Amino acid sequence: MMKLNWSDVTPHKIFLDRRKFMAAGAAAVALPALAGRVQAQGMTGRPSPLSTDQTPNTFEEITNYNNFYEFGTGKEDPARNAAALTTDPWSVEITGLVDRPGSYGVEDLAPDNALEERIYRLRCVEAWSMVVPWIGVPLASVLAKVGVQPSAKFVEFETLVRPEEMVGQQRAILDWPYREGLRLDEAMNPLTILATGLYDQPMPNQNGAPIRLVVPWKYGFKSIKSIVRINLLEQEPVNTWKQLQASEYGFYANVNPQVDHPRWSQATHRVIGSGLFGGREETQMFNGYGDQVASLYAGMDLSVNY
Ligand SMILES: Nc1nc2c(c(=O)[nH]1)N[C@H]1C(S)=C(S)[C@@H](COP(=O)(O)O)O[C@H]1N2
Ligand SMILES: [Mo]
Repeated sequence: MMKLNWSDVTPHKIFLDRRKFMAAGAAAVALPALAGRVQAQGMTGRPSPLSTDQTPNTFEEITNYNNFYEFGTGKEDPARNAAALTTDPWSVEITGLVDRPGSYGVEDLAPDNALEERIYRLRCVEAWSMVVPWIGVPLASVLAKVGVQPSAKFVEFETLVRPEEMVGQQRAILDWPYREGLRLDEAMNPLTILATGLYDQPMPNQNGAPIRLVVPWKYGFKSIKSIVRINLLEQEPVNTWKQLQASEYGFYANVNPQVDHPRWSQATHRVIGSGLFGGREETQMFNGYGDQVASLYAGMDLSVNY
């Protein structure tokens, strides 16, 4: 059993410990820290009217308080361990109900001249939040490139499996690969992006290099990192957290202050970077993006489809 300190005791983690998922895991082997981090090159993205005018969190905060279980379950584990991941070369397999399936490079999907800046609120299901200045492209532009067939209704995403570089994958903490999914109309919404950078820099490894999803009106776990596969399909795919505990984590995972998590309230959240004791604020429906997305859920019971 690993030794825990208070900062390790996140809500997801408490669930995992309770289920004793780690009991049968192989002993964690410490990877030698890799030197030779690629020198960050500047990136720029056109400003977007979809950005919030709120002040972003600092680069320090955004890159040192992360959830990325492939690198460990502690908030500081990704910053400590993610430098080991090789992100170049990288390719994304696009499969299923598309006209042009195949293996695409990051540069094919998110060319420099198409990059936009999107400053978005991020609301984790664990009831904390940040504001992040992402750089990326609309997922809709990628889907247009590959040609979505009329029978496609959902998009499925998968993260890389590479336990020799992703130290958290040396144990069955989750059922790897990490998987997520969106309904096609959610995927096509202009707010939904594939991000390849933040703060005018290539995506830091701990934030999901080289390419990750960002869906700002949904709980953070939908925004899957380090994507290697995008699959278009007819049936609703099963996402990792729903598969693990469907009574707590759904497919939709829309931010909703009126639908509590079974083990905690979702009415308010802690604002990262605002001090240890202050900085709670009220959670907004759809994380404040209701004007753009509420119509996607017209007529649906959001306490059933959580
Ligand atoms: N592959 C993968 N993607 C992931 C996760 C993860 O553990 N593995 N954690 C999710 C959760 S719970 C959150 S809150 C966000 C955090 O993104 P950030 O670290 O860039 O803030 O990433 C999401 N994407
Ligand atoms: Mo999260």
